[in-house]
Amino acid sequence: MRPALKCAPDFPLVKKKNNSEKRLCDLGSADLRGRAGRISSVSDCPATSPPAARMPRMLPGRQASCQRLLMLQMLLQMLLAAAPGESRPQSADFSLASSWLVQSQNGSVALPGQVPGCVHSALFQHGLIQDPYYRFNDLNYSWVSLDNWIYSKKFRIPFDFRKWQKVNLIFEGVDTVAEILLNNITIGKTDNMFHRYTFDVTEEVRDTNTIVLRFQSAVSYAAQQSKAHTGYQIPPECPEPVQKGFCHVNFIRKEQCSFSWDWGPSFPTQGIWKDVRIVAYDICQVDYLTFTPIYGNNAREWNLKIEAYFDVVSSKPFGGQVTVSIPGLQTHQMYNIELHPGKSMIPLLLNINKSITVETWWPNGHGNQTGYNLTVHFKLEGGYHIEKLTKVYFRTVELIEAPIAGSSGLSFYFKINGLPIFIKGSNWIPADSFQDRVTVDSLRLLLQSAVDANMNTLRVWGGGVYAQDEFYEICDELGLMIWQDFMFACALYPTDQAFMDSVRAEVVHQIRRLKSHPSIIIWSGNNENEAALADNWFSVPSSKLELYITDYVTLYVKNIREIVLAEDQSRPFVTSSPTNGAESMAEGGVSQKPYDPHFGDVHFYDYASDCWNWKVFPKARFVSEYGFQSWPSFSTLEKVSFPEDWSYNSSFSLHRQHHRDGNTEMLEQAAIHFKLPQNPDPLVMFKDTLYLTQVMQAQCIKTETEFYRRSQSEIVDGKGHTMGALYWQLNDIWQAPSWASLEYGGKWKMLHYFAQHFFSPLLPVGFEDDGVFYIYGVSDLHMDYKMTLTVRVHLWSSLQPVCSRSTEPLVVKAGQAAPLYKEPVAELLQRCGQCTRQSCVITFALTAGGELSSPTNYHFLSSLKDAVGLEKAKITAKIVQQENIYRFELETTAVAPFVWLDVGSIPGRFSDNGFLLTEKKKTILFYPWESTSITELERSLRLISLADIY
Ligand code: BMA
Repeated sequence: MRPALKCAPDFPLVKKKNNSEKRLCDLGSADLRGRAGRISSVSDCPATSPPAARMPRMLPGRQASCQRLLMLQMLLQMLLAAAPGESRPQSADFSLASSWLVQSQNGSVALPGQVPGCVHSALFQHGLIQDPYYRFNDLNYSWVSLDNWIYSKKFRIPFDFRKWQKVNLIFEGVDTVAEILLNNITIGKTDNMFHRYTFDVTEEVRDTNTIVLRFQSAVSYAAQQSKAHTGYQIPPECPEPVQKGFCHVNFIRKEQCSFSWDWGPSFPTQGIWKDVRIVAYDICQVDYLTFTPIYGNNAREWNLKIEAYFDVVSSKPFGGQVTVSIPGLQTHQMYNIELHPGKSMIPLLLNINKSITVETWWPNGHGNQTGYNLTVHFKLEGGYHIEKLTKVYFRTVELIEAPIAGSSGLSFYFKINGLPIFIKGSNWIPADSFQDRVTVDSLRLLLQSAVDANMNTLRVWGGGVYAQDEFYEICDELGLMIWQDFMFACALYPTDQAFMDSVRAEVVHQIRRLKSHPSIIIWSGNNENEAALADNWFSVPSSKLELYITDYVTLYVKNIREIVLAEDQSRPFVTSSPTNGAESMAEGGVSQKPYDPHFGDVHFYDYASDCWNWKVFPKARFVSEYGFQSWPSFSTLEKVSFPEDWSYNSSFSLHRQHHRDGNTEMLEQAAIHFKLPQNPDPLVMFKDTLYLTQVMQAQCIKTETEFYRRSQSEIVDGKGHTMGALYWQLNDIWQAPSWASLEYGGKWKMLHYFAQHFFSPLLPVGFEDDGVFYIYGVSDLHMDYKMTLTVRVHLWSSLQPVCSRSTEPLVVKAGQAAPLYKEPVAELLQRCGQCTRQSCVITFALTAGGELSSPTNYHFLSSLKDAVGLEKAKITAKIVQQENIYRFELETTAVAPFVWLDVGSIPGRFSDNGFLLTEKKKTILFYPWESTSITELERSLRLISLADIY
């Protein structure tokens, strides 16, 4: 066996603070820096002072919680000094999150690499590779994923580990297949990036240690596993060629889209992607602590179920007391407990003081996200103390699957705190191929953008990763509900013993890690695998179908579902998305028709039909995916390309498109209603085409979403009662054409600005049926409002409306969608004297006295390629600074559709964009995400509207 680590002269030199140099393999404990993890116990706080220097990377909230914890610790130590022998620290730990040595298998490449991190990031940070996202680098760097890398580190333990009964080495996340050696002894193996691995290293640990992780390429491991599965194949073997990816990803418990997807590159990373810690303890340690609110309808009281999962190392049972307090609810309770050797779970039920009103947690748009600080204090025999601090939230969630009058099948909608809520939002994919680049700040930016577009829900899609703790913490805080898939997507999966054991461990871990978050409202077994079977996507011979169905049922029904039911009774579970829910279960787990609009959720994609025609959309109970592609903006593409690439048919443009015929499809859909760009300047032509794809996408998804929202309260031809619309997809993994509304880096596409309107809590929706123009009032509000509906008609050629009509006050009903207005188009055109379908456009809005009003919506009476009177508007912008915000005062010479303000790479977003401008003047705000200036904004501003591209 090769020596695990020797300090040979070719090891990289690392500069230390005092400017002395050390070889990387020689770094000792003084070089080990703790990393800010989740602050739930005193031991999570680094132990040197002063605080500012101690926690340079912590957020203010975290610093505060650490300071509170450290004060508590000091208090505890003072008590200890006062009564020696009565209280003892029960554990000690330190993190190995710092610089490691990363080497290729044959040692030809060796460099320092951060943990958490991956090989690609290390190589990039040290200049050994270019930006992996640049041009065709995903192909150029496939060698990185094909090598077998070695991570190693020499470290000292900064406390006397011999004083503790047990020493564990805990990996929060290893990516993915590795053999782990401590001091030359193999202590374990990993093969699942979603599992937390804990190794007992009490026997192997020394004062000075060498840890080595020998990785196997995920690509070769997956191929090997597939080959070893000799009985029958598990399709799909490989992704479509257009995705330029690797094969057999379904054989490895790793981010499924890391082998490529129809919107993403293939970067099967290797590395340690989460924290690594040495944890030493006496008698016991808390592995998980979970909190589940339970509302007793009869007694009308809240209880909090607390589950403490212990690893008990004491050889004898021992007792203790637990005190739980929620000061904000004047609730304190003490319990006597007894712990037994081995793994055990202590359940506690905390009755919330009935004389205090509990403020519930509400989704965005429906109320506050109140949470309460809670402390749990374990006082154990022998004077040991464990204290945990957290925030708890109170809310209930129900998935209602019940008969509906006038419609066969079952409803499928969510009630939060007893209130039916229309689910509106999008689907979340991994924010980067390299998870170490996903920072808390970048998460916050994306999630805040979801909230700013009036979303209340995101679906964490099953082809990515279970998101990091901070993701769910931010969702709790912002009121974003989460539909949480388990990580299986668009494939069939093996069910041999080793695979199933690994999945079971993963599922238990993830549920215990995540179940205390109020944001998560449902668990779902997988993405589209029931549909893949029912519709035989992979053309498996019918003689084998039963075999695959049995595998499916084993994995999702008999295992994952069973585990969820045992671990978390507080939220619903569906086996797949899409699924028929209860009906799929009644049919044995796999329904004949998982896309049945009378049951469960559906996914719907149709790129060829005219997306302005709402009749093509399914009037389903819940639509958890639907979408159209578009290109990101030029400023985003520019960062990863060069001039040769800047045309729609360049090899770069083809390379970045991973969805077969996607580029053509976008233009064909756009051509249904728009003239395609014609500018003779190739660069302008390219930019105009990018713009038009965004116009097409925004308008398509607007029409589709408005159809789903207006279908919430009606049954037509036995279909309807639609209670959810989650479009595909929120964010991007890299700079490429995709279904996303947010570009890589967070810039808003036109669709995201449209979402702000089509998800508005109060929305008038216009559409035509059989020559009659209708307006529905859609409301997510909790009260009925008397409102006036104003309908205006504009000539494309004039900034003065040709006619305007306001209704008598109408009642817009709380939580409903109902018709408010109806007029045959022929009559409307006649009423507005000079109009034809081609020369006029309708706008409409709801207003009530005071502040309440809806966005102004519009309805096109013809394709815009046939519009008569549309002029090339000259739009000027005067930019004025107003504290941290910039006002763009616009003035136009003509009516202009799809007005687009673009300030290139200046990070930030506008208050509105892509709008129909019918007034001479309009003010738009720009909210910068980093400091900028008027000069910078003026220099970067590009302002166009539809007629400019002709
Ligand atoms: C659905 C998703 C993804 C995919 C998207 C667009 O199938 O679940 O797998 O990226 O459609 O094709």
